[in-house]
Amino acid sequence: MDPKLSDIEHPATQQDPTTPYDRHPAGGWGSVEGIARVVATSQTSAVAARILAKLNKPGGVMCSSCAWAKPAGPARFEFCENGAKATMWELDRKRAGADFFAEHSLTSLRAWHDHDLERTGRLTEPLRYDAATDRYVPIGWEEAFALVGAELRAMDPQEAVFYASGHAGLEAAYLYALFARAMGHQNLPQSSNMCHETTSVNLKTYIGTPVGTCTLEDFDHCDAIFFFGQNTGSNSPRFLNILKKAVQRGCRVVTFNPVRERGLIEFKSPQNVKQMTIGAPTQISEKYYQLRPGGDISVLAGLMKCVLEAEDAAPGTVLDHAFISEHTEGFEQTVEAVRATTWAELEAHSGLTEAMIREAAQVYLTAKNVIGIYGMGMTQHVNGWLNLGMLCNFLMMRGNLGRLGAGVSPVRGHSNVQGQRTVGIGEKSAHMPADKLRALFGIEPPEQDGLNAVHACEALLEGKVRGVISLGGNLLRALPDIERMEAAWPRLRLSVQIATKLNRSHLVPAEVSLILPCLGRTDRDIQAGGEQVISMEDTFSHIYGSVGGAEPPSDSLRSELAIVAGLAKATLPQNPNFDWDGWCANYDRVRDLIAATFPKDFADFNARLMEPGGFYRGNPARERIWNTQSGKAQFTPPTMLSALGVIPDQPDVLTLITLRSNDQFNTTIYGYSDRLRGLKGSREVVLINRTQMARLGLSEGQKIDLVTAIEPETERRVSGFTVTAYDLPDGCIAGYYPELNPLVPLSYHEKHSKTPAYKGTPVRLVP
Ligand SMILES: Nc1nc2c(c(=O)[nH]1)N[C@H]1C(S)=C(S)[C@@H](COP(=O)(O)OP(=O)(O)OC[C@H]3O[C@@H](n4cnc5c(=O)[nH]c(N)nc54)[C@H](O)[C@@H]3O)O[C@H]1N2
Ligand SMILES: Nc1nc2c(c(=O)[nH]1)N[C@H]1C(S)=C(S)[C@@H](COP(=O)(O)OP(=O)(O)OC[C@H]3O[C@@H](n4cnc5c(=O)[nH]c(N)nc54)[C@H](O)[C@@H]3O)O[C@H]1N2
Ligand SMILES: [Mo]
Repeated sequence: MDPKLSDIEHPATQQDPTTPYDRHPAGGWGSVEGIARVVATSQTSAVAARILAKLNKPGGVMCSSCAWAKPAGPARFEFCENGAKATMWELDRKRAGADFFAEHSLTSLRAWHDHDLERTGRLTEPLRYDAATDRYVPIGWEEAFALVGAELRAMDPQEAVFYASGHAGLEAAYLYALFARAMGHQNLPQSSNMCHETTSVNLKTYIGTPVGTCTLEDFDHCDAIFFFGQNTGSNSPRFLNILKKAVQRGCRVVTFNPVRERGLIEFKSPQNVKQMTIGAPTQISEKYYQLRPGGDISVLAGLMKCVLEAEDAAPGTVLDHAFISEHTEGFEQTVEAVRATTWAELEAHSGLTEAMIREAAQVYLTAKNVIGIYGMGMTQHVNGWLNLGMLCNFLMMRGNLGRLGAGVSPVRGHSNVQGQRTVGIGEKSAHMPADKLRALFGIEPPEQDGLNAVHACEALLEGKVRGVISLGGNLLRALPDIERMEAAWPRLRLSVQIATKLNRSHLVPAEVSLILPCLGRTDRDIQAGGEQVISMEDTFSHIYGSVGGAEPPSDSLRSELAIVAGLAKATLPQNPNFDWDGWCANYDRVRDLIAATFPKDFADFNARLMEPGGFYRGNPARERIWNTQSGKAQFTPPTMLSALGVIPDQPDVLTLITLRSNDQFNTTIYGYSDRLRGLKGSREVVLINRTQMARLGLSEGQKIDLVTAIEPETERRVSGFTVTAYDLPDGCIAGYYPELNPLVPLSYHEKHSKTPAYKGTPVRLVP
């Protein structure tokens, strides 16, 4: 690999000119090779080709790899490298059946890497843990449901937790949320609690909506896009095509990210034969600033200072006074707090110079319509709430909210994470209207708030949780503090894992443990009423039907909806309003229930299900209707200048950010390459810049431990990580999720939403 930096010039701080970089742009041939590698191990290529050809298109499968939009006019191939990988990973030829589990004890499987566990292939039949042999053994579906039902009935409902990874469709999610409430609890943590919960809770208080205000259309009309902590090239690559188009029509892109993420630097579209063969890649970010983790508040304060200065110089021409006075509250206090900050402190917290921030501000000031994009780099911090508050402030100063071409746009992760929340997965009564539950089902839903992910973990550690059901996901890898969680897990009475593939969370048994294998999204779903469609909601609040196309890997799989219904039927008392079998037979009937429960969002759901581009459920903030307490959009004064909870003041304490590679989907590890960052071979690495490496007396390739530098009474340590030189700002290091999750304390989370601070944990490196 060429040890030189990419020859493209960037105004970013280039602390480390010897960083190994993949000189190839995002997209390009590398992504095609990545797809080919996964295709080689998947089902017969004819089936795969058929499914991929219709991926993200009306009548096809909606990709499970991210929540990006499925446009009404799709490209010839409306999928990316990761979408193809996720699809192929599910269309796996291999099977993890009863024979596999007869061969391997759980003790032996716990030594396997995440990658190797999922590589065993699709799960094929329901399994029950047998403690005497330390193995999973087959169990019939009816017996499994009866067993779980008896266990749940024997519990106080408050002792049960129903987790959902944001993957299952709206129909299964709705029944799951109904099941919990009919049982008498709202302990419905979801993957978003580790992800965009910062958005759900805080955007709601600022602008009255828990979701972003943009739609795809805005990207045709924006003049500038500001990126904060979202890695498009790895995590939502189809967005790159949209960005490319925007840049080519003159839209300017400015990025703030501690890591120089390839996809935001330049991009070759794998859709574009000419560009793939002879064309030059499109440069994406005109300006790329490697700020310090947690530095966004200071950057935004600096940008706001520049806007105020421009307004002072030409009063009445820069701020959108009409918008501010008619639509917002708190402007004066916020301006006062911004003016009170000094450039010296903003530079110290952001790691950028005043000149850099001034340069970025010029882009903002010359753009009429601006979109603010953000991801985990903003949400997974203790003061993530203020990150979002500052981004809204920045946009609102010039009225960049609720008008075409402008807005705030969180990029969601799991393909239906937002939709599951829309249909009732959530710990609060407000997530599923009680009056509707009374009217439709004659049940009295619980009033007491339930448990979100962090609360559920705390309760589990205290022994207050006795049963966990997981509708997808891999909690014992994805959570913070996973070693403490794993140690507590065997004290559970019941653990039920509804899954497609084997993962670590299946290997830590409770007294009663089951794996219930389900159909994946690519699988054809045939029920008594014929072939079924499921649906999901994207990051722009559009809702689509998804139709599986592959033969299921085994005859004994059930759909997620059928499994939820089976469990509910075996647990809940008879109720003539609960037609679990009828709902299973025809998912249209579940969509009718969703429409009846959430009429504003889902009127005529069945009729609109297959609309190309999805149907839009609307967003009041986009119409400048503010469902906040005050009825206005809220400015938020910067009461602190870093999003980090602990700002390291000892020289040996560094801020750890945990990253994803393009060769993983969360805890699913496809392989050991991080092509876009020019890294491969191992995930047990700690990335650090050469200056810091020298300062700490470390050398490249050295093996070290990492130890968390807060709550010293509980040691959190990982061992045997390889020191690797990488272009990062001073004072921070990076490594991979989930390998580094033992280091993140459960207590270290965003203030209002409890989203774990996975991007800002203080650690020490111990040789
Ligand atoms: N291939 C692939 N696609 C995925 C996923 C996957 O694992 N693999 N996961 C899916 C899911 S569930 C989600 S939520 C999304 C996640 O997608 P993203 O929101 O992009 O999340 P991350 O990759 O965790 O981190 C985003 C970026 O934040 C930067 N960052 C870290 N700290 C800071 C900071 O303090 N400030 C700023 N400005 N930037 C910072 C990191 O360098 C990184 O580039 O992707 C989804 N798509
Ligand atoms: N350190 C650190 N930790 C993090 C993050 C981070 O950035 N840093 N990110 C956080 C984020 S953003 C998220 S969203 C969470 C993710 O946390 P989770 O959603 O809990 O984890 P996943 O890795 O997405 O779950 C993978 C498993 O889902 C199952 N699965 C796959 N497809 C299906 C299906 O169709 N149906 C069912 N029932 N099961 C299926 C498979 O068994 C697979 O092993 O992790 C969080 N954890
Ligand atoms: Mo996520």
